Amino acid sequence: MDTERARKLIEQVLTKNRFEHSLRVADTAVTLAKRYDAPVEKVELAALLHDYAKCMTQDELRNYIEKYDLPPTLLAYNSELWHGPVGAMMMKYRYGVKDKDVLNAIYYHTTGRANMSLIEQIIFVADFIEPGRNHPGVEEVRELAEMNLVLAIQRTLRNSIIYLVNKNVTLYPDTFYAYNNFTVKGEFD
Ligand code: DGI
Ligand code: FE
Ligand code: FE
Repeated sequence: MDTERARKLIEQVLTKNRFEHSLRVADTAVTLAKRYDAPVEKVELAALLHDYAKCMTQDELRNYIEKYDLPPTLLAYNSELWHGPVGAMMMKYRYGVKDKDVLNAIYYHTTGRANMSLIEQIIFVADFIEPGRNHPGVEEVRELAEMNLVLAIQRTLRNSIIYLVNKNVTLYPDTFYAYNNFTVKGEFD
């Protein structure tokens, strides 16, 4: 899988808005990759593919969770959390993507997790700050992302947790682990 093929692939399965979001995430992620010395090609590929499964129906996603032996506990949480893990499995088993960082970046892009690799971190933040986003706190995270990736991730997680708690929805445990991990990391910066 190369970036050219990835672009064509997502154009086929995503809505126009979601396709354009993915292109903006890719641009944002490439800028961050250059800033933080990450492998640009891998980052661009992960960014293009991160929402590959976003436009599947809940039934389709549920079937893939079973087919690919993904954690059944996912099904007990909001269906918004399913497209990352399913997208990663599709890339691994149907499209032959082998790179662990690329697969993990797709898998964990919605929830984050403790000890994210540099590529995972870049995709996680780029998804939150791409220029089409205008949620509360995004401007601060855009500025932080230019200077300190760990702090940018901590703020992204903090903002997301506050937003979700205010909506009275459940929070996936990986998000808490990520928050604790990046909050401790940030204390030493
Ligand atoms: O796919 P995107 O819209 O680009 O962004 P995303 O994959 O980061 O997030 C999709 C949605 O998932 C977003 O509206 C917030 C929601 N979400 C993220 N973490 C949690 C969550 N929803 C619940 N209920 N619980 C979570 O832990
Ligand atoms: Fe997503
Ligand atoms: Fe996204």
